[in-house]
Amino acid sequence: MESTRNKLIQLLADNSEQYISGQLLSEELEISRSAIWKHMKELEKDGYQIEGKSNKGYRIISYPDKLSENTIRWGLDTDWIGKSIVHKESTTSTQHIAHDEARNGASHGTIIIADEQTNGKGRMNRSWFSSKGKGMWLSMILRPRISPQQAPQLTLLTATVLADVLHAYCHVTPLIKWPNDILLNNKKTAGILTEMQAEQDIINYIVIGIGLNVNQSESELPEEIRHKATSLFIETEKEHSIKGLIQEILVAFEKAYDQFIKNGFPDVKRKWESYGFKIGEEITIKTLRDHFQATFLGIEEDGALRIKRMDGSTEKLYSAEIDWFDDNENHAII
Ligand code: BT5
Repeated sequence: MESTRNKLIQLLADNSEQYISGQLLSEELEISRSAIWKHMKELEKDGYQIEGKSNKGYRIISYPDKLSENTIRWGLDTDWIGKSIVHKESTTSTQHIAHDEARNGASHGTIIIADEQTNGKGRMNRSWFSSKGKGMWLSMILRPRISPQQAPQLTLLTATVLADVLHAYCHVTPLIKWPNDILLNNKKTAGILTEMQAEQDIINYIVIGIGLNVNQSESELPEEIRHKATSLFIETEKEHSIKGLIQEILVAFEKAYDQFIKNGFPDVKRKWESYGFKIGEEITIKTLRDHFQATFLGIEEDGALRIKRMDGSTEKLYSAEIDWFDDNENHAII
């Protein structure tokens, strides 16, 4: 049943410029014309707008905003990303599914998307709140031919893509808090989790997970993160289409990724630094041995933090705790 319905949507989508006759649909799907008519009524109940004309047939006019493989694919103008989409209404974590799919050979550019995650993952075993229908909970499977050492560059690239899309599409002013949090008004609206399966010099696959808070009101954010988290709805006082955001992000990601593969990291680094939170400002850094003030200069090719000590010497940092907000609370462990 489900696959007949998907085929029907696909046929309508492929012919959206013209009408497709009931006769042709019934031949293609090998079901009766009255069964076609019943399917159309079901689609309309789900929010698809379908025009039926007695002598011409059917034509799809618009898709519902709710997420499904079909609605995401409809109007997605990409060459390789999102050609294969797995959508779940509810799942533990899209990262789990992505790893399973990747191990089973899923292609470069496969997308996993969920309306809700019951066990969303942050970095280092932290959790990510992913309430139903309120945000974009997405994982992408990539099979880049770059060295495993370059993988952090893809996380930084993803952050710049998110910042670009939020700026252009939602008219907000995002900043990227090193390495990968997207802030609006100093509060986190998106996070990125990159996981990799690699051998010594070869990446088998990378899964990039993006969590983006879209339509939560303040009271819909869990109390424990309310003081440091936000959503596009809170910042713009407008609801945004999650489907639309997914499509914008996929299109922008594909473009940025292709450019990165062609031209390397310098453009990404420049863009990242143009969004970098506290670049050029003083931050408090704690390492295992040390506790000091330094100026945040930018990022290195390998994703490390570049800082200038008070004595003028510059340094690369991989492992430290940073007091970004000078409140001793919002520490990012590198
Ligand atoms: C991240 O980790 O920011 C990476 C988040 C990645 C989530 C996506 S959703 C799709 C895919 N599937 C998954 O299971 N995960 C990925 P990290 O930098 O460790 O930040 C985690 C911290 O952010 C938590 O400890 C909370 O303090 C805070 N946090 C949790 N949920 C949040 C939310 N919805 N909005 C803002 N902050 C949140």
